[in-house]
Amino acid sequence: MNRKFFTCEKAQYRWYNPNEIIMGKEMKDHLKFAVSYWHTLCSEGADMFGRGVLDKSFGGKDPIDIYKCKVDALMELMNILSIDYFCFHDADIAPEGKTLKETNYNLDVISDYMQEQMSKNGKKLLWGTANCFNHPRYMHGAGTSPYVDVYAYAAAQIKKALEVTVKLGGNGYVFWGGREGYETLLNTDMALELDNMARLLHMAVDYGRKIGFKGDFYIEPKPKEPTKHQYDFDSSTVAGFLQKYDLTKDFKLNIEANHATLAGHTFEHELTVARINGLFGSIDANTGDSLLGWDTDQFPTNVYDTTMCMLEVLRAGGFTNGGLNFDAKARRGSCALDDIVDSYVAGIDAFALGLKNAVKIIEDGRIDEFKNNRYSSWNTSLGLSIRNDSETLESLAKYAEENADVMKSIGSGRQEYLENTINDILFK
Ligand code: XUL
Ligand code: CO
Repeated sequence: MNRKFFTCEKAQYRWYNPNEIIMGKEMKDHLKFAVSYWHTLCSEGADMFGRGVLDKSFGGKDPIDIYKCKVDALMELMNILSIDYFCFHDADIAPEGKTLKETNYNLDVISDYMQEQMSKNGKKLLWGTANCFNHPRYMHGAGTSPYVDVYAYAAAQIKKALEVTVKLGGNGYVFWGGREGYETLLNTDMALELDNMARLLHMAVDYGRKIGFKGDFYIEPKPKEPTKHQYDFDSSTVAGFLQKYDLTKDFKLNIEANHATLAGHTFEHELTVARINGLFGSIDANTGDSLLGWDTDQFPTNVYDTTMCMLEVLRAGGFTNGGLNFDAKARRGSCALDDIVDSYVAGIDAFALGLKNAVKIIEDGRIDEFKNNRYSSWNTSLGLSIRNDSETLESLAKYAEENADVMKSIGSGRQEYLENTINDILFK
């Protein structure tokens, strides 16, 4: 291989073995890892208190050349890591022009080059999206802007991002509502903003299907940051929104671990809510820091978290159009390009081990058995009759009067036994 940017030639994994068969499927198809373009090829480590620490121009000489070099670096990295997919925002992959037309022209030039490199290297696009949150025009929102011209500009950007996604064979298109929220209700018409957002999503579906997009649209929930209150707060909120506006046929959820934490939920809670609403789609794999209250986007290495996540993914029947996108970046102090390789190896191995652990938990059977027994009264004649909608408040009141000792039917939740059982399975 022609190495230019990274020292490592081939990533060495302890747990990830792409072609190993697990439950009848190759590991790479269970996990469908993806590189995030923005963190990996664009972010230079700047934060609120300091500038970038790592040059990401990859030796490029002018704006177009720099973005072509980013494509080269992406291909090299994906080959080193043996992973097939990547995800991007429009703004990550091409320089912004002075006008919308010029920006779109730049997107055409770079996506031509990308298409060529993807087919040469056998790489695929997991999903695309439009960055409708960085530019000052979106300071009050994009699809929820009070200003109709801003809304139209966002529509134009989404149209183009969809075209590029389709051109590159993407299986998904994400909406993360970066500025779709509010700071104060004193200046916000919430009802109009939400109706308008739904209208924009319907337009995106109509146009996407018209130009041949067969994949899934996703909403990525997040409760706060950058706005104080983001409309796509969590999985439950988004499920209600999609149901209200008749969007569940085309939309699923892209669940991000760190966003779950910010909403006060566990990662597996968000995944379960998605699954039971028929909305499980894709995952942004990362983690927060238990001592910090913001979106740190760290590479995930906590194996308990990846185990619980993969257990949910298996329960949901696995990925179809979705996958595991590492929406994660190396810490600012990890300032060498080679740290990117180490970071991905850490995240990929943590998920590969999580998958193996999840399979062990299912095969062991004790957790599922406990849960089934806990709900066994729902399979008695009374339980089934309630589930068949054949009971009334009157009939249940009569039953309760005749069965005085309710306490007799209650068992222990045995949480500590179950937690210890997980350890027993994992560390055999
Ligand atoms: C921001 C975030 C985004 C989305 C795509 O917190 O997660 O990068 O994944 O716009
Ligand atoms: Co994300």
